[in-house]
Amino acid sequence: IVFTEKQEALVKESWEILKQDIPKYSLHFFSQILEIAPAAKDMFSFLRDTDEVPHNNPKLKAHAVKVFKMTCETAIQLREKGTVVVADTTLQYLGSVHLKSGVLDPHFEVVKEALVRTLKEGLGEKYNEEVEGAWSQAYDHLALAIKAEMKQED
Ligand code: HEM
Ligand code: ISQ
Repeated sequence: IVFTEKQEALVKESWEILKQDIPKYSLHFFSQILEIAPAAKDMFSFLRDTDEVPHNNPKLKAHAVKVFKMTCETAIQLREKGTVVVADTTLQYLGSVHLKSGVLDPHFEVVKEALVRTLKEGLGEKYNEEVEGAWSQAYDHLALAIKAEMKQED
């Protein structure tokens, strides 16, 4: 499967739009995860002592932004090299964080769906299946790399 220049551009352009309102979209992203999989709440340390999703939580925002940025980087790498080369140490670190948090393979589909819903919300009429396809493809590659790290560790 090839990742085209057009797909890379779509991913970059849509991130440029979403990043104009980080507080809004990081919250939306996270809320979607919990709407799809309410039980996931207990895995997140920044939620353990609260009943609702905290607005303007710095950790939540920072992590949500990283998911978007890393998916963008993956898109760029896929276009340039045809493979995922997010720094090895980053992947190892994320592998161990997710393993320790109790994340399982099916959760990755939940986060993908939440990401897609957030794009839909943020892009409005600029959203289409091509955009969704480009993000999904990049996300799947990144998720596969993290899952592989999680399996190496246990
Ligand atoms: C933490 C990215 C998938 C749950 C994090 C962090 C990043 C990240 C950057 C912060 C690490 C740190 O600095 O401490 C990603 C990416 C994913 C992904 C890029 C997919 C491509 C998932 C999935 C779940 C999940 C599928 C399960 C619903 C968590 C949890 C933490 C975490 C529970 C720890 C948060 C905390 O307690 O501080 N993730 N993640 N992640 N992620 Fe993910
Ligand atoms: C961590 N991992 C995946 C998705 C996330 C979304 C919001 C906050 C933290 C996250």
